[in-house]
Amino acid sequence: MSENADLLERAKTVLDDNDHGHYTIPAHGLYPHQWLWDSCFIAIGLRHLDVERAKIEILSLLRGQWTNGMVPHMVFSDDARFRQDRETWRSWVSPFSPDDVVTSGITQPPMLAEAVVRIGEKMPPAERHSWYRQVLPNLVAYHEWLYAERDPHGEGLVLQIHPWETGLDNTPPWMAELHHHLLPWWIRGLKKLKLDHVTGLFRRDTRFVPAEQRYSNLDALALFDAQKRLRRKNYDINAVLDHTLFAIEDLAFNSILIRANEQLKNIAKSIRKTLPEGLLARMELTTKTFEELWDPYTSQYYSRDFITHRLLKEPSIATLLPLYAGTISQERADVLVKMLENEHLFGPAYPVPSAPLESPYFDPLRYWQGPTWFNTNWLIIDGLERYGFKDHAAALRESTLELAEHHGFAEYFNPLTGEPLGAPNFSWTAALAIDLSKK
Ligand code: 2M8
Repeated sequence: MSENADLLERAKTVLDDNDHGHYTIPAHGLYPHQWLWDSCFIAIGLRHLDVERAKIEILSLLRGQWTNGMVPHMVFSDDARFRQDRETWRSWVSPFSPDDVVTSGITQPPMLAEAVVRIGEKMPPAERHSWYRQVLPNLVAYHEWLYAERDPHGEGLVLQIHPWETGLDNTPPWMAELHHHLLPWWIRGLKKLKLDHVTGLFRRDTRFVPAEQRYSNLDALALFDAQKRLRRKNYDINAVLDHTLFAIEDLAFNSILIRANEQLKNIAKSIRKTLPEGLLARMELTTKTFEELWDPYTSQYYSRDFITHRLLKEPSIATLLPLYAGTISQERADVLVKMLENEHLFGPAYPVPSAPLESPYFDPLRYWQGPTWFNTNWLIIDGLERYGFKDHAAALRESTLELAEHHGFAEYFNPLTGEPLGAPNFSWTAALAIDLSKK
């Protein structure tokens, strides 16, 4: 068997082992439910093996869509063992949540339109059109919800109310905000008294993954506290925004939204449907306002505070994602590619690290503060290709695949050594290894 065929076979085994009937769990043990952007990346890989299963992955995610249009970041397994997880979120407190499944009450980066198009690419035209017709209403409702609820001032960018919505849970800009401005008094107290280890006893994640590869106890506590505050407001955005802890227009999320808007337009166009005027206008404004995230002093994009519009000047993997958005100028794309090449920033032996090497937050082991992830590499490769950086894209594709060949389908990898980290046999790593090896 050739090396490539062997890799594909092993990746397929991971996806089969994580198959939960109509969706794929990210990994056994740590992640027994369905997650939004995981399912999208998984479907992008599955389409090469089984188009039908890829479609079902997306449709099963849409079972969780709320009547207001939100696609939640998690759809829970109904297994009796996970009652506590469902209780934590209690989506039933919102009048908009679906009746037959329990979900979370927040969303995740809108990768859906991209996944729908990628699956469509694998179908003959008639089948593709009927697939697009089937999901277009859900996608339109989702994007309309994003604008209605998350861009309440009609300024163009959508805001996120919890770090989990970015998918980059403990990413430096959000954690910097948390520690400088947002830590609740009682967590501040625990921090001062160095009592945070006590909370570690209640964590489920560190039973599966070494503690130094996950977020700190204090960060975990703060994220769960923030989640509980949302639940107490019944996930009602007006009530949430009245006293919100987090309200950030996240760079990664908005980069992905811009691309999703493009893909949604492509879907509509190919079945000769017109998108609502209002939605098209909001999409256009997003592309325009996105440029306000550029900081001329440090020559890069940042997330910003929703209320004050203050840029959160802490670089992270999001710094490179405007490449994926695809609407920034070639000149600015060139600047980002220079950062990607720089070995003190985003260019270590096993790129792309989730925080630049010279960041005070950089830790090669800790989750979204340093390790290399397959999904963000996939987004960057896609952007590099569209901006004409074919060699950079090919090199990154190769180094990413090498990680899987030598170290398996880990959740994330040490960017300095390639060491596998986090959950083993992780679905999106396997799925995207398949997709990356198909070009
Ligand atoms: C991680 O997030 C979850 C919470 O949603 C967690 O920390 O338990 C993130 O890596 C996120 O991007 C991912 O979708 C999720 C499942 O793989 O895990």
